[in-house]
Amino acid sequence: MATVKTPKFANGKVFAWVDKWNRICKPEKIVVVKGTKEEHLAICEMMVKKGQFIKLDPKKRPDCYLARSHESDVARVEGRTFICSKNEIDAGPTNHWMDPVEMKAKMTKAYTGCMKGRTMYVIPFAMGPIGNPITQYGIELTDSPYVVVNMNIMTRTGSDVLKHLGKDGSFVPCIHSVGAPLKKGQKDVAWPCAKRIEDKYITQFPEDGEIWSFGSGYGGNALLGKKCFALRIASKLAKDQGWMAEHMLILTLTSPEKKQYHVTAAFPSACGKTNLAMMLPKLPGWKLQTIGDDIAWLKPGADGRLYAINPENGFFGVAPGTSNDSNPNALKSCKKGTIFTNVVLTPDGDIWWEDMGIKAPKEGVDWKGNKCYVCADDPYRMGPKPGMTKKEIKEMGYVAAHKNSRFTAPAENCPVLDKAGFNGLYNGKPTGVPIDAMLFGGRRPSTIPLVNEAKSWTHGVFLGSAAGSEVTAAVISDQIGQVRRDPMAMLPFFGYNVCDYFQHWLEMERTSADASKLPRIYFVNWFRKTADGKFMWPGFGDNSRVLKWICQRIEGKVKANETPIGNLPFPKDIDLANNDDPNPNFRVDPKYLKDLLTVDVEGWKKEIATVGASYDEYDAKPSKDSNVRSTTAHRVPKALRQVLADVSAKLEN
Ligand code: GTP
Ligand code: SPV
Ligand code: MN
Repeated sequence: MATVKTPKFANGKVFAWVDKWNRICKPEKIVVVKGTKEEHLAICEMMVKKGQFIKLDPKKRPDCYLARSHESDVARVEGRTFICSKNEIDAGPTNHWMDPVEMKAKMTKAYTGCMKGRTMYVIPFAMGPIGNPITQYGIELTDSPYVVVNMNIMTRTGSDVLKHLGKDGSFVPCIHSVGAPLKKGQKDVAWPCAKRIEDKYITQFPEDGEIWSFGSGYGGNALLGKKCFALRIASKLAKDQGWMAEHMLILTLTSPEKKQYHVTAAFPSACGKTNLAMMLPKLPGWKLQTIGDDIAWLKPGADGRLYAINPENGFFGVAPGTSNDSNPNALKSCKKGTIFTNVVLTPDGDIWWEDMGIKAPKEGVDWKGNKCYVCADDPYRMGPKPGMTKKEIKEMGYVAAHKNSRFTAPAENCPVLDKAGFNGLYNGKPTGVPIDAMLFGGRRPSTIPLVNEAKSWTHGVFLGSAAGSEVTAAVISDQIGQVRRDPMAMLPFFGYNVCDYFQHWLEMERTSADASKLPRIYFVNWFRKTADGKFMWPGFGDNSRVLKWICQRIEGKVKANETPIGNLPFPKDIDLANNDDPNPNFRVDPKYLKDLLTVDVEGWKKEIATVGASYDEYDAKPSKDSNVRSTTAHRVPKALRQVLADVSAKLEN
């Protein structure tokens, strides 16, 4: 079969690369994405015609669509994610590795003819505001129109990017295929993908700065600007160039005295970044604005401070649990121009999910495309058959919206967007915003206090390296709910050896122009539970109480309880103003404050042992699947081992 003609590009590198993949993938047609609204909506309408999108009611949800994915394709696939560095040890103990030459040969075979009967879209995109000195550029080739319209929301796409690249600008080449070629006359399915998990590949070549993805059309597997580029490839670039690419939200907080603070927070997937990033503070007089909800790129400034931009352009947010009570700003962000994936369709052309705080419709269509019905004894639940009870539905493990169902919403819809910060500006200059505090966290039902302040940068790096969290539905895994170590919330996203990553964090202090100006580091936990499984802390808007304490610490206005694990607030210093929500779930119960702010010594001894075991696991191990230990470097830095030993000794006293 003859290949179609490769379109012309002013940039020779772009042309050569598109031409190469045109010959391998053999698409029926090639479309270069311009990035206009008309083009975006035309692709959505084309997908409606093909049965791949459902158009939602244009009055209730203008320009909004619903997609349902294949059952094999509902989240990231960590088991099929590879870091293909030349040397295995450069991938490190947290990553699957394969020799890059071997992987390229294997995947090229899979890509051969993989776009037959399909259109290849060329998506030029920017990670960050076009022209900002921190911004990087990429081009994604994909045979998935779903990916095109999601990339249009999540990144800045289109002709402006090509223009910016000019005749010889560089870009990160990202090749993506759903891996489902069509024979002549074969009808397409609603969600094409490679159905067997073992046929999916999410591959990064950090040394070449290339991304090759095959077989999945979902989220971070397929929207290659996000985890593959902005974290895995960028983290390696950042290490080589002295900056940081982190799984962090960025927010702007303004105190009643009108002082501004910029805060980042790294929590693992589905552990509360989007929620904190657009939270409505309960504390009177405090204002919070969003810059980003998932990824931060941070560069050291000449003044020693770290300056951050959000490389993304939209939110790929977890739907279930997003309600007017928990995150009204996220719901408002989804009002128009949003793509919903794997949520419930209501009879009036709207969407619904569990814990949306809205009564379920009498009947609807669940994420698998089957009918679902309001629960007999709980108007906020749905079941697969009419008249089922809450207990029956729970026992079946049934949910009508998939636990990792998501909304893809434009950031510009967010009512509390910090527009300047989002555009990479601070005091009118394109530097990004200076960060005052960095938070780490995770879902920890026990042991970890509500908030813990690091005593130094190194101690903060230790706290980040020691992070752990219950595994959530954001990844396809048989360990959901179990606590796993997730250093800096980056476990699935390191583009290189985790030991070198720890060292890089330490280097940020050593190489800083003024280390005293680095952000303070805190470890938070909104997820402590009582013995009978109730949250001890209301979370969400009440988290502003913790942010206030952090600001007061930065200002030196409040003393802390200096403990072996770090500096904790005295319970009296957590401001409980406005603690009168009619719903007790959204009220701080002062009786838990002491527990939340006391060191559980026995729990911490176990914690320290587990962290030590994770360090031992990381030491000199070439990759996740190898069992031989290398004799070369790539060990957990001595400075972190030292903190571990110090904390351990203090706990014994
Ligand atoms: P990714 O997009 O996967 O990186 O996730 P994320 O870190 O942005 O998580 P998100 O904010 O979407 O929250 C995921 C889930 O955690 C939702 O169901 C939220 O309702 C819940 N959640 C968020 N913040 C809190 C909190 O402070 N307390 C409690 N109890 N739950 C929370
Ligand atoms: C995450 O899992 O951390 C996400 C969703 O933000 S995804 O884009 O699929 O990685
Ligand atoms: Mn994330």
